[in-house]
Amino acid sequence: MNFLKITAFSLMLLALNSCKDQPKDSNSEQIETEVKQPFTVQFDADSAYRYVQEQVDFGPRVPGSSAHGKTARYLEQKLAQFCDTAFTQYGSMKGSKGQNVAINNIIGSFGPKKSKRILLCAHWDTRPMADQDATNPTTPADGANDGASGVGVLLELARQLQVQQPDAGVDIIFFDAEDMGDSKGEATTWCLGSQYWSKTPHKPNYVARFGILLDMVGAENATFAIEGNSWLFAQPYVNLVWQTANSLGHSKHFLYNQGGQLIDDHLYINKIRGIPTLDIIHYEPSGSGFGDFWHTHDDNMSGISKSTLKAVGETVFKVVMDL
Ligand code: AHN
Ligand code: ZN
Repeated sequence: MNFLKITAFSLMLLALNSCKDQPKDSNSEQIETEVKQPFTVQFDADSAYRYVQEQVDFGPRVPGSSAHGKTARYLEQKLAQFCDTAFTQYGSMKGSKGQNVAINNIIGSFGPKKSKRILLCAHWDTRPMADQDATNPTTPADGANDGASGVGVLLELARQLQVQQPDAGVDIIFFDAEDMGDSKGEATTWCLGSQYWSKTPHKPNYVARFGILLDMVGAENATFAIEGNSWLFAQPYVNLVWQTANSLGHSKHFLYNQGGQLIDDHLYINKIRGIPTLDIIHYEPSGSGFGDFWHTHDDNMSGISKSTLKAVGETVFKVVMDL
């Protein structure tokens, strides 16, 4: 698959050429073409795994905790190192009990001025309590999968994009306070950081062609079914991502099955910002709908598989590079 395209540069030359009284330069009459080579992905799963481990090593990243603060500085430093621009968006939201929750959305961009853009995101906070755990439901889990896995994949992707220089502009957003929701309460008690950003994006009138959210992308043999709100709001991009995954041999993870319709960060990006955004999220038809690890103390490093991180990382990497 070769994509021929006329570069903006050659269009500019043509425009200049058509002006009267312009000195003739035979070179400038040639139309420059740029051939986009098929992109061969090489995603380093060991590196992604290390980024997951480093987050977990800070302790549960519960909003307000010292581990949360230290992790925010770590993520800022990583994005500043890899991306063209990086900064933290500070905000405040009301939590499920009416409390103020400080928001740290951490954002890194490649090609910040480019108009063709893709948004990649994951939540970085840890749920304050592992409330699905049978024996200890009040303390937080490590959140290796729920939180750290998506961030780990995107950090490794950022490290690679610095070298690969994608054609498209890329914004990576690590959303805060996704997981403080009340399962018996309002939908809006979840996804506080993404609600804040969707109402107040880091750039006024921010747009991207589409967005990809990663949530719980590290379990052994993880299965990603097609999540309902992704299909509703971002169907063409679900097809693109699933086809890309399958072309790379990852069909055991990316299933063409219907998943649940979920409240997750992408919902607010779709509804409030109007950017079609899909969720690659671990789904199992039995039990909670997520894996057995979900919101239990089994969500630790022993459940993280390099091969799953690689399948997801390669897929997103290729989607970005082909854009
Ligand atoms: C609900 O359970 C309402 N949404 C799932 C979003 C989530 C929680 N992802 C990770 N933790
Ligand atoms: Zn969670």
